[in-house]
Amino acid sequence: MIWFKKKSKDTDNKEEIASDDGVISAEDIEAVDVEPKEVVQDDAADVDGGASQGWLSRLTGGLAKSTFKITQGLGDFVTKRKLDDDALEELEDVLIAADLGPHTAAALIEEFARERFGKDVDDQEIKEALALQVEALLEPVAGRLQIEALDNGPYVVLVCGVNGAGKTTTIGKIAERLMRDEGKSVMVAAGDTFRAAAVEQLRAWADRSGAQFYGKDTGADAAAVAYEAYQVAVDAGVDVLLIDTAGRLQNKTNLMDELQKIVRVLRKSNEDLPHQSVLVLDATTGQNAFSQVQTFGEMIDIDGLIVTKLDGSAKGGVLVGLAERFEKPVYAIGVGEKIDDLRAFDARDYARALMGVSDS
Ligand SMILES: Nc1nc2c(ncn2[C@@H]2O[C@H](COP(=O)(O)OP(=O)(O)O)[C@@H](O)[C@H]2O)c(=O)[nH]1
Ligand SMILES: [Mg+2]
Repeated sequence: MIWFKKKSKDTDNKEEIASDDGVISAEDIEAVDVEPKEVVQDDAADVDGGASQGWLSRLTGGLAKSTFKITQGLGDFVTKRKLDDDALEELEDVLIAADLGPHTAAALIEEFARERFGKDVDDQEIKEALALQVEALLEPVAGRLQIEALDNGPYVVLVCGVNGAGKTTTIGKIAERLMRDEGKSVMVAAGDTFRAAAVEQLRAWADRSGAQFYGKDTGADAAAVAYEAYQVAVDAGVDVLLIDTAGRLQNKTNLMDELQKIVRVLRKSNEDLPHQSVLVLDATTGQNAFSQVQTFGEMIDIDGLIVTKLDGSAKGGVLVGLAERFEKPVYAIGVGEKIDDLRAFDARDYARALMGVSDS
């Protein structure tokens, strides 16, 4: 599967955040927290399934704030220092501050101590060793949203998550990728019937990506929209149906009822539906993402995660904690607002970018 793996003409964010003297200071890092960058839209001819330097520098730039917390925290280890209990405690604090979560931080430190306790270590060694450990942790969850070709109807993906997580945007990005890179026909269904403008927002993404659209007015029954969209998609011979949903977590009972009803009603047509339920999480919510996985997991079976807003988030470590705690596959990551800003999740690239280890 080739989507997300493509050359990008993005500018190198690393350079954009470096100050004149080449040293990245806290002020520079704060300055990164601006509107997402305009990116040059590539055309299909650039898809090569291989080189990913552009996106990697974008990820590195995006994770710069998270990385900075770690590299700054390792300041005391710039000169070699004996790895004793005090040093381990400091390291653990650094990882917690970088949003890996206390449990994951403790597990990583324990493993690190097993190898190096009593030895002299410096910051570079620590970063490289931890990057390897983080990579090993992330590797099992580095998944892909695999769309199967079915002969009895579309492959159905239900997309859920709290308001503002990036569901609608992500659906637009997925639709575009599936059509452009895999030649699939896609329909999107406006199951967020709660928020005014939500239906129009999805329609706009459908127009942008060229996907077919099914929706009703605000206030319509979301389960009915999903049910009817499936029927229309079957009749139209569409390959993939992506269903958007509402995310009003302030009313958990209603949301749970609504999501469960969507699933129940879809299964009247075909008991395998939905083929995938994807939870979209906003990385900038940090540790709150844990309770979102928990809460949505209590409502419906979540098959995989998509983590958005990793461009410029200071909370990139949260993905490591999620991997350790829930072991759910991460199907993709969002690194911007544009149609092209959804990427495959690569464990090694992510771990090294987060820990500030550069390839050279
Ligand atoms: N910077 C950035 N913004 C994103 C990303 N994904 C979504 N957004 C923005 O987040 C906001 C909410 O997205 P939306 O798709 O409407 O969320 P929904 O309520 O879950 O459907 C919008 O302004 C999007 O442009 C991302 O990966 N990076
Ligand atoms: Mg939405």
